[in-house]
Formats: sequence, structure tokens, C-alpha cells
Amino acid sequence: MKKILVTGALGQIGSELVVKCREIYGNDNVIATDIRRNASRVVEEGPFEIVDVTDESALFETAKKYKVDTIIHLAALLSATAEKKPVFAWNLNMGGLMNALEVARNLNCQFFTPSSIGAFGPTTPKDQTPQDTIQRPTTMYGINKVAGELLCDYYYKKFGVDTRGVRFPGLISYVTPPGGGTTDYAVDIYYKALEEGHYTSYIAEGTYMDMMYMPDALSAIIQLMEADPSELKHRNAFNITAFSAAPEDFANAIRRHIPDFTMDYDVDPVRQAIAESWPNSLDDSAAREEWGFKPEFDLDKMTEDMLSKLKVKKMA
Ligand code: AKB
Repeated sequence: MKKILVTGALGQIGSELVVKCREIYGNDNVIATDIRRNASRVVEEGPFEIVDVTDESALFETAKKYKVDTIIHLAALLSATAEKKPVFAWNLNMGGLMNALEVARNLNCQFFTPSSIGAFGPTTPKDQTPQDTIQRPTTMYGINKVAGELLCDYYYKKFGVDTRGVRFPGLISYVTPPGGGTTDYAVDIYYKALEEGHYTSYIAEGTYMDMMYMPDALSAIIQLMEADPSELKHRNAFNITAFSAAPEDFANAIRRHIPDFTMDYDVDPVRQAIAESWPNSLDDSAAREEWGFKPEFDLDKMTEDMLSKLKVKKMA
């Protein structure tokens, strides 16, 4: 990766990935794009352009203007919002991906886009879900993710576009909150623990999903994009996980720092149904073997860091 264009750069992943990539590759070599502008490091510290990913020519012109050789396509709706707006989700998630792949093909760019644990469904083996297994998701988001994985493989096989991807679990970060996901509770719980000492979980006790702290997610993207292509047996997309946890595991980890923290439940049937259709835990051995994926943060290490960073953020 030398000159990178990032779509959805102000979202949960983009707002940290752009900063990290600029540290590695130089400010001018990471072009951030989004459909809006805000006062942030992403906008202020390097090239930033307003681009709607459903407008292929705008995306193409921006990529051409900056002579990019890599596209990291992050603009998408998450699972819970996609369930509320399925047609909009299809148009944005699939239309945006198709446009970004076409730009990558025309400008000969390397390409990354994230898939998700949402690419699995109720008939997928739930525990230690294999890399290659049944993928019959029952959500619009999941359908978009499976179709996206296949489309990226197609562009690799048919046109030789160097497409790579991971299936992200729930991502936890203190920088930019996620919006409209099923795993968002695992971020909200930390904010509420510090603000109110209490959290009401919309996901039921005993519901396990894979999770990951953002620094591990960012390293995974960069490591996979830098990986030797001859080592990659898979491409779109690798299972990756840091740990599997249910709401009560987060509560117990938080209590080791805030002993009076309490949690109760008010389960949201829509997000609970989505969570129940997803795996409890992934087998990420293909990512470990093919490109050396190795997360640094488990639940306790992440909780310690998350709470201390959020305290500093609150004081600022
Ligand atoms: C969501 O909950 O929709 C995302 C995901 C796991 O893809 N965080």
C-alpha cells in the first residue's frame, strides 16, 4: 500500500484507520472520503474529499485525481439499520461495493473491504465456526456480506483485482461509536459504566458473539494488505476474532475496575434475533496460518484500556 483511498472514513473503523495509515504511509498518501465533513483529525490532517460511494464517477475521479493504488472500502450500513431499511441497505452496501470494485479494476488498485460475522446464519455451525462453511444468513446485512465476499472473489478471479477481506466480529473502541450494529452494546456498556454505573443490555444474558478491540482490527487490515499474496489460500474473507463474550462477561470484566457496576436486561427482539443467528465463536486459524493474524487484546486487557482512555476523554 502506497497511496490509499478510504471510503466511509468518518465511520467507526475509518476514523481510526485513516489516522493509523497516515502515521505509517504519510499524511498525503491517505485520502479520506465520506459523504459528510466534520471537525476531526481525519478531515484536518490530510487530504479529505466528499464522495458518495453510490456515485461511481465521483469515486473514480477522486481515485484518479490522487493516483491511488489501494482502495479500502468501508462505507456501509450495519446490521440493525440494514434490517430497518433493507432496500436502502442493498443499494448502499452492494451498489457502493460494486462501484468501488469497478474503480479498483479500472485503476488497477489493491482492494480491501470488511465482511462480518453477519455473513453467517442460523444453519452455520455455531461454535468454532470454520473458515469455509455454510453461509445462509437471514438478515439483509448478512446477505450483503455474503454477496460482497463472492463479488470480491469474482473480481480477483475474473479481473485479477487483488481483493482481500476479513470477517470482523463486534468492534470496540473509545474513539468513534458504532451506529446501527447488533454488537454496539459492547461499546455502550463502557460509556454507561463510567457515566451511570449501570447498563441495561438489549442483548440477552448468555448470548455469545465474537469481539475485538479496535487496535487489533486496524493491525489486521494493514497486516492482511501487506501480506505476501503467494501465502494467501483464502481472500474474501478471513475469519478473525479476539475473544467470544456475552453481556455478563463484559459486566464482570468492568466490575473488576468499578465494583458497584450493575447491569439489567431489556432485550430488543430485533437485535436479539440477529445475534442469535450469528456464531458464538469463530475458528480463525486460516488467518493465523496464512498471514500471521495474532490479536493483542483479550477482554480484560481491553477493558482496562477502554476504561482508562474513556476517563481521559471525559475529562478533556
Ligand atoms: C454489527 O453488529 O452489525 C457489526 C458487525 C458484527 O458486523 N458490528
